[in-house]
Amino acid sequence: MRVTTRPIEGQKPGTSGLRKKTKVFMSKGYLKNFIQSIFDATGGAEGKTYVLGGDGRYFNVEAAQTILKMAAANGAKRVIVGQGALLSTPAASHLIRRNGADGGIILSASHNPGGPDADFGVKFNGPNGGPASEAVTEAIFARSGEIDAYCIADERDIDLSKIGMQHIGCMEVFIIDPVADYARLMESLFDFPKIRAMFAGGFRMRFDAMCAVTGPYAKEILEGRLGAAPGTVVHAEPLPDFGGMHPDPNPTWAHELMDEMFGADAPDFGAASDGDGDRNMVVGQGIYVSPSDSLAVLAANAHLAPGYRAGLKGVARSMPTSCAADRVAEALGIGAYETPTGWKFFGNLLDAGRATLCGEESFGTGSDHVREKDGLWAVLLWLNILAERKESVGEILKAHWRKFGRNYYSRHDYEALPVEVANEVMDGLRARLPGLPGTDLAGRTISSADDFAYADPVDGSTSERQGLRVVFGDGSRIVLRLSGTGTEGATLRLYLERYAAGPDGLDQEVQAALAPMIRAAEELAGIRAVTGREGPDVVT
Ligand code: VG1
Ligand code: CO
Repeated sequence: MRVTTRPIEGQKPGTSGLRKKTKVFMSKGYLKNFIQSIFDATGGAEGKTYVLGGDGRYFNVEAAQTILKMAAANGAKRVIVGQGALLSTPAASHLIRRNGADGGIILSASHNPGGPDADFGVKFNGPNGGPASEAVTEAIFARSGEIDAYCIADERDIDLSKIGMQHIGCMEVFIIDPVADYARLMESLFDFPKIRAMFAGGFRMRFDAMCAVTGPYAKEILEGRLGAAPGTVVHAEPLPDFGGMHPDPNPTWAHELMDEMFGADAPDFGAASDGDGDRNMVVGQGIYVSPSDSLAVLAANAHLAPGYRAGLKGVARSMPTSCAADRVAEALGIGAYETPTGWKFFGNLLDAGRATLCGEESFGTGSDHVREKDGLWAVLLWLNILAERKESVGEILKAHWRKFGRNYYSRHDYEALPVEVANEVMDGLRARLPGLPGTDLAGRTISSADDFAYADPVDGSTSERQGLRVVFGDGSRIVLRLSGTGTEGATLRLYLERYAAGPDGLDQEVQAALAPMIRAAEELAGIRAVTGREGPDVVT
């Protein structure tokens, strides 16, 4: 059935897919226009195979039913769907690759809260399993601005609870266990017997799934296959509103886990994941591992896991992520890459075999096993390393700093600002950039200052205005950019970094160690002065 429609404004995907208030997605034609724009902008759905699933948030199932009917009416051959329309983002990426699918649609607003009054999102991934490139994303947006009709089959809903094959017209709908293939992939990368032996020896862990999609994955892998004690995984059932939790695995939102890891009788290891399972936070007994440090430690130790025994080809990080991983890459004699924020920029490096590990300061780490960041993968790599080294998280982290020095790092978020105010801060600093190199601030000399532009070394595409950065002679950095995942006003992210070579000064409190950079950032950008805010809303 062909239904006439009119373009809807603002269907512009951000850092990771299109995110809007759930009610916006539920409004007439909104989802359908966007899905049809995806099909239209990627050469049509005729004869194609797609993977479909989401993080279980409110409207997940209804959206999946709509997309299935649209895929059928657009002539798709087959859609592989996670049972209950559930699939974590990394599991979806794996399924696209494993089945040679033409793409995938992931229903998630990731770490944004879910529910009728919260957020919903749609991501489109390409045949390599990764987020659509900027060019494809632009084409989808352009199409959404001229669309005049969408196609949808006038059929009954599919029974999404039933594993196996069903049909909508002649399109096959193949419902699969969302966990099985992913669990097998993890088993192929890590030394499960060794990790199992560690758990059998009394190693204790807490995994907080935050009522989001990783619950079933973590239960099956950690408690089922690795023998972690029952109850290791908490908040394990994916709920439409994430049980009121904000499934963003950072010390602020995963505070229950933090309290436990810093309390008496803390387990040996703690971890949390986000709405769609691609992020991870890692915590040791009484010690928090910053995501930038986690990437560096994983890069330095990955060879201890069977899947990475041959060594790494290179390490890539997003620009705002601390430079800790670069030091490891240098020591290993492998390539180090710096990309704009967002996983789509790692795709070419992974496909071309230039990078094996990638990471972002926003609790994202991953490797070339899929084309998305992968929360549980990072947790399992940590477990594999812990099982091999037989040291605590704290011991491993401190030894790492002694060897490589420590990149003190923090991100300060100023959320839900009026858009004009956030732009005023950005424009103010951008205007000052050319005059900064050579000047002194915070007892250091500024060595460079620019608006980060990226030239992809594989396909030569360029991406400009990816964040303002001020770099000091001693490697300290201040970075400022606007978030591209929010659904309300604008969020300013201020990233602060200071390098300490050691051996002294490796054990300072992070905010205290960064105090000179925090002051310098205020002098440069005047965030507090311009916004009138007294401080950041979230500090990670
Ligand atoms: C944020 C993070 C970025 C991450 C993106 C998607 O984007 O900073 O590093 O790739 O979220 O992650 P932004 O534009 O708000 O800073 V997820 O877990 O939402 O798919
Ligand atoms: Co996510």
